[in-house]
Amino acid sequence: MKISDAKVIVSCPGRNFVTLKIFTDNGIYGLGDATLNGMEKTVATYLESFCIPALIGKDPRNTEDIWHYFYRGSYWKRGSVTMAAISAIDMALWDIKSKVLNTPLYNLLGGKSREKILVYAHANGKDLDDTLERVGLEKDKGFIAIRVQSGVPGIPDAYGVSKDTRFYEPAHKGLPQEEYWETSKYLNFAPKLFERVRKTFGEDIHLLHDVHHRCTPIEATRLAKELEPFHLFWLEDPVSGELQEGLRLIRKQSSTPIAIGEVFNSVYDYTTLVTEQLIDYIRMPPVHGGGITHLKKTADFASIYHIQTGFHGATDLSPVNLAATIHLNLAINNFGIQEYMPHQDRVHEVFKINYQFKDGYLCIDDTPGIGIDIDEEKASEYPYSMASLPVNRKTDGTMFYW
Ligand code: CS2
Ligand code: MG
Repeated sequence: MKISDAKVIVSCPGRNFVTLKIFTDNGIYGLGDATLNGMEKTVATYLESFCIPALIGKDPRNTEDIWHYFYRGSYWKRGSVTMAAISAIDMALWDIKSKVLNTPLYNLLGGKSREKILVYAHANGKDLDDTLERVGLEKDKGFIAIRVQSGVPGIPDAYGVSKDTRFYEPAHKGLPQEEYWETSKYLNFAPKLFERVRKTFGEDIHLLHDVHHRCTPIEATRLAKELEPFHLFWLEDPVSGELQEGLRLIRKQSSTPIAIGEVFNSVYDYTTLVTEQLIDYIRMPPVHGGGITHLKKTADFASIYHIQTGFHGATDLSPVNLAATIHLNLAINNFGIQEYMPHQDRVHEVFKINYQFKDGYLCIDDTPGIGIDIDEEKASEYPYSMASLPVNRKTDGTMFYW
């Protein structure tokens, strides 16, 4: 069996998605997600200019060797762009392999450890009252875990909180929008927000919160300690992912669980965090973390240290990634929770999905492979449209961290 061809499909049904389609000489094809928010064309170019020509003629069932050909075999390793391309290749090859064996992907990853996976929704409000209303709306839809983000009094833009639409999209058309941020105002507000959410909705709902790397270690420690009474499921990205040692300070002083790693792309980003048990959940998704091959190894590595998974699943990752993530989540023992926001309806005109949300959980059917298909004609009706994630400045103008 040989890879006969491959192509990259870039489509924008509301937002840009990059999909790799790998064809084989026996007529079976596989799909992989290569979407990297704001850098879609860059990944597509790497795939088209190097990866696809290098793939042709290889046996698609050799997922391990092909992964190492593109990773270990390359002089220039890691990086978000390269790893998104490798991830898409790997996902598509696992799709092919499980289609060849006529079985859903989870069966090749250890079979089912559970029948359904716990997911968390997003409640993003302009201010405290709006946020409370949105938590209520998500709860009414059946979610039992909700991530709570709110506009902060005195800060003009809160990341990911839209002023005019109800769907979630942190990227804006064109070049990056400049947003302004004041950590002291946020630190004063966040505990008040969670106090109100707990008072209104009680203890029976899991609450999550994302700091988006905006704190220094000492600020994050204050936040983690002050949020303790509200028993968060997790506090995400409290400090920059680059500053791993910073997690030691938070860990020593607070019992608030920590999730980190949506911007990571290799197990080597995790070695300090995992071996020192500085975090509780890993966030790197298949689309950015080397596909199924590498993420399974990373999850198994975390499992040895009693660390669970909570993979990134924002709507800027395509349904192909979400479905692949569900298969992995079903199979591994140390599954924790999965991020889930439904895509806009237009996305489902392009991608035909096989997963379903019910009563706080996601299930997937038994279609062989990953189970997602793409309507290429529909995809071509939504051409690429440039969009970028914002940049942040402190209110005095200083360029600020992500
Ligand atoms: C967020 C995302 O889902 C999350 O936890 O941090 O909104 C993330 O910022 C975007 O997916 C970036 O593209
Ligand atoms: Mg996040």
